[in-house]
Amino acid sequence: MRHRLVNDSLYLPPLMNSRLCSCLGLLAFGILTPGAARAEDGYRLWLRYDRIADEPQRAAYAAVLGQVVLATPTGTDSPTLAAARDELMTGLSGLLGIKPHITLDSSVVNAAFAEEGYNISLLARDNVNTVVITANRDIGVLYGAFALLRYVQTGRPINDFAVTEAPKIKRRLLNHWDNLTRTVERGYAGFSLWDWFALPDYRDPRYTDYARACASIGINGSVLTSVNANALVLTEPFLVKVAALADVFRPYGIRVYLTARFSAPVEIGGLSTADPLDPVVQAWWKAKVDEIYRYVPDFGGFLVKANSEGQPGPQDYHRTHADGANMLADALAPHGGIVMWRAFVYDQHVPDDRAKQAFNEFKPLDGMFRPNVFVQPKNGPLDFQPREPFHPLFGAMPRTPLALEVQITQEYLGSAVHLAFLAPMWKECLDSDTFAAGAGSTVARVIDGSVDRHADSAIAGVANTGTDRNWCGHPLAAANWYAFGRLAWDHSLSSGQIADEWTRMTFSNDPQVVQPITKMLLASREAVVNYMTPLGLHHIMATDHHYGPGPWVDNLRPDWNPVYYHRADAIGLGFDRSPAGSNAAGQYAPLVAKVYGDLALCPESLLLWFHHVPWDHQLKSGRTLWDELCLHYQAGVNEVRMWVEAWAALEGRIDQERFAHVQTLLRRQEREARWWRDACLLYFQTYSRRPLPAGVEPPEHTLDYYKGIHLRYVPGTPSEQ
Ligand code: BDP
Repeated sequence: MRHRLVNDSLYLPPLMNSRLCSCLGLLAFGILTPGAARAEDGYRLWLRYDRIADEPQRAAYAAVLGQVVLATPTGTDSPTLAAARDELMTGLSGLLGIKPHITLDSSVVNAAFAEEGYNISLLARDNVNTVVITANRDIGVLYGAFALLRYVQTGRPINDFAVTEAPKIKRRLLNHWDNLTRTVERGYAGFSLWDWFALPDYRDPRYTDYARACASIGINGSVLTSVNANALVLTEPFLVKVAALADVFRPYGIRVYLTARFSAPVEIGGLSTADPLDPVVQAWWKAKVDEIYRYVPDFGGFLVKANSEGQPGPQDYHRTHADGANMLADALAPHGGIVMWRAFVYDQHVPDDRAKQAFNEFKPLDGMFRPNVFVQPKNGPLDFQPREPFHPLFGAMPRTPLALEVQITQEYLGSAVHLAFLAPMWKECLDSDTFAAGAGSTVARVIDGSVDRHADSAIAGVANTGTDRNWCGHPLAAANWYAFGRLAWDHSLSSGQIADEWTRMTFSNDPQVVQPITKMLLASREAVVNYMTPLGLHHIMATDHHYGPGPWVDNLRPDWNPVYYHRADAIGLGFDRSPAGSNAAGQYAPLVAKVYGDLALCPESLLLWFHHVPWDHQLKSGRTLWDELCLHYQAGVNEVRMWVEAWAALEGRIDQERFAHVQTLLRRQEREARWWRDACLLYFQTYSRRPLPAGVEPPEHTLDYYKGIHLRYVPGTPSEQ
């Protein structure tokens, strides 16, 4: 129920309607907050609480936010409510220059909310404007507190505060690919945040800031260790350290999970086998899990990479993935823990198309997993490419809850050097219709459990965090951490809304800043696709580090070679996955299979993923494949060039430190976009034997020059760690 405020005129007008207001605000910027344009190192992420420069706006907020009530059914205090109070105190005093009066109450709780949901409303209590954050659990109050701050930070009109929200997906996890040595696989922002040697004694305050950042976007789980797991994390000396991290994270609603190395019973348990059907092995895991829960009573469970890329697994003992997952699930079930069993499996000795193998392996196992097992496919059937179709397992395993795994860290999208805002990529997957249970069975609805009525649901993002002062390396890469959390909470949010929020919170509400940055963010993923892998090309990156082009590479195991994926020849380009080829298209529901499998119907963005297309084949534009390919590469370069110019116009409008850092990176991105374009086109031209069309710049160097580039010590490369 909405209550009238004491003075309804205190509702702020929509700020977007008031250009004048914004301009005045801008003028006031330098006067009111002389420090606003001072250097910033990005440490505060989107949780910057600098004083609102627009004085009328600040005053209007201050008039209604002086009194805050945090309401849960019991009204009892807790570390989580203390965290909410602290955040509101810091946030509102920073933004508004007031010291809000914050109280706990149970008398105003009058509605049943979902587990982690909240309601924020404004009412007049004893004639005083009061904002009430109500929730069933204290964590809902904390989420509500962050939401309230977000509304103020982004200048949202105050009548928007009457909101009720609840997450659509229950488990919203970061997967850290962090090693116990503190190197991070595919990590581009320094070392692991977890200082294992200093733990458990020293609890770096940064752990709390990590937890705050996660909670502010609704992330409620953290897998601390890499999928290429080290069994030592399951030993007592490390469990003590894990427990210390769990203690820091707990008030912020974040549960800790670990990766379980399947061969741990042999490696750290002294057994001679890890066979999941062996009762001694089962007993070992049960005892190990009991031990973990003694250290971490709310431990979330295990993430497992098994029989994939050399990792041990149940197939080593001629058992199935279900046998392996169920054994761990049985050990975890009494404690309420879960298993996230990755579907990223493929084998060079299996003759079938790599893109088909996970489906072939897991689909027959549907219905054979314990209720506390999730099968976790990546968004696409291959491996975090700049563009892939959605994974065919989504919709194909109705009896198994599926967790979606996306990669926040940019392994195949220019690491922390290139700007690539990934919300549009994840939305593309989430919004894809699997047609599994009729139209509208989107991937989002498969994973939130609504298509197949699963009570539990999960989404995971491979983190891009590290010890760099700004957390994610590229000053704009934190947008991806933010976007992942926001989409995990509500997959119906648009990329535009997320980009807008993040930009306002991270930089400024000045439209002259918001507009160019959001424009750049929203165009960036497609630009990267264009200069790296347009029209459905994939996996043509250089060996190991995957940074830079390597379409010519043919000396690795067959299913790692770029030539395996692009199949360029004198006739054309692309992998034939139609019914005439590997028929990977046939793994989708019939309607989808028909579209993907038919050259005439297949979306051009995925053309070369599903078809081997003749160089002279005419595309929708009327141009040939070859000409279109060249123009896509050029379009990618052109786009990045525009950002370099757009960014230059921001000088003086944002702090010099982040301005200069991004400027340097964008210039490098433009140079490397040209590198990608020239290397790929020169190489493909050896097959197409056609000239570059008008509008495409001639390459700067020869193909041999590009082939001769060998980068060393690219961060995050497993073979060099
Ligand atoms: C690939 C990475 C590799 C990971 C693997 C995985 O190159 O470092 O171990 O995925 O997801 O993308 O297991």
